[in-house]
Amino acid sequence: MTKYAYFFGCIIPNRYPGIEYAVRWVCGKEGYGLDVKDIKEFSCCPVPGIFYSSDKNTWLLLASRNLVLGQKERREILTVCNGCLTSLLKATEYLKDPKRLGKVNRTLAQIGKKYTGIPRKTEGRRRIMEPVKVRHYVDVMTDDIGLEDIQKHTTRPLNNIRAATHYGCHYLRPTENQTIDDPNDPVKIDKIIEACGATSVDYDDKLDCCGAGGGVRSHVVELANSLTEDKCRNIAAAGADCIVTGCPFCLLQFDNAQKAFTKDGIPVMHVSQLQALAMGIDPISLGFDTHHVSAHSFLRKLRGV
Ligand code: 9S8
Ligand code: 9S8
Ligand code: COM
Repeated sequence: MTKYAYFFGCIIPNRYPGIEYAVRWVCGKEGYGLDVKDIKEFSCCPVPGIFYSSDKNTWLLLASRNLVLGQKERREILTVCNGCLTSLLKATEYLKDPKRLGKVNRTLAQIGKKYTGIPRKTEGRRRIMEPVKVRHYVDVMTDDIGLEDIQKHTTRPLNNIRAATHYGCHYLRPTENQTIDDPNDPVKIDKIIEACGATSVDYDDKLDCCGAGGGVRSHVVELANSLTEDKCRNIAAAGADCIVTGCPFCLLQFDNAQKAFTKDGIPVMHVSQLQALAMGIDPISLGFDTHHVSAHSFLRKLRGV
């Protein structure tokens, strides 16, 4: 059985603890019983839009330190955020270059660490090293657990719920060489939504950015919010009860930005929260009261009142 290490990043533990609870619940004994371990020393991935774009050496060094921690445990790193996926996956590609690897390892040596990758198989006397595997929660759900099992675990089908999927840029194009879904026609989150019994609604410009990524939210918040407003208009036109994403940063943007242009807003949740609901969790555990946009209308509809 595959062994994983939770990588929650910064936004989930600090801003949306309900997502952390949902992920632990779905992956844990109430759900799929995966072998997942916490690695306390993990730091910020670091966030690609800021570090990768402005200081590649620092970005690669910090990402490599995280990869070494996964390497030591011989575990796949289970990210729950698009940005964390991109950052760590891209770092494994950069480390294939011996020059960059050498430079990183000279600095890591100062804290007694070395990135080598994980030995997978042997060819004669030669050990073949493979990069540390970096996964996205959504990909683990569809490809390791499988939609059939997700359907089997759906004890409380969300039959009357219409959900709008937001994939997010770093889900669609994590690196130049690797993707986890079809970047032009992604399906995995929609399929999870359907396996939970809900309807995934289509809407215009579904694959557009939420507006926040790449430092836009921190630098030109009005621009970020206007992009979010465009998306929300299309999502509302499709008659969705909620927005579902696999990225806590996109979630933060949808949840926060809606205050700027609407009174009520469309509730937004992480795909793990939707799954937990379909698996019968008490919604009170999901921390919706910490979200800016109230989930009341959604939860009332779910209860059929
Ligand atoms: S860690 Fe620090 S800021 Fe963040 S959540 Fe996702 S990207 Fe990685
Ligand atoms: S935040 Fe998450 S993945 Fe990104 S860059 Fe464009 S979309 Fe929202
Ligand atoms: C988005 C991360 S998930 S970043 O802002 O592009 O780094």
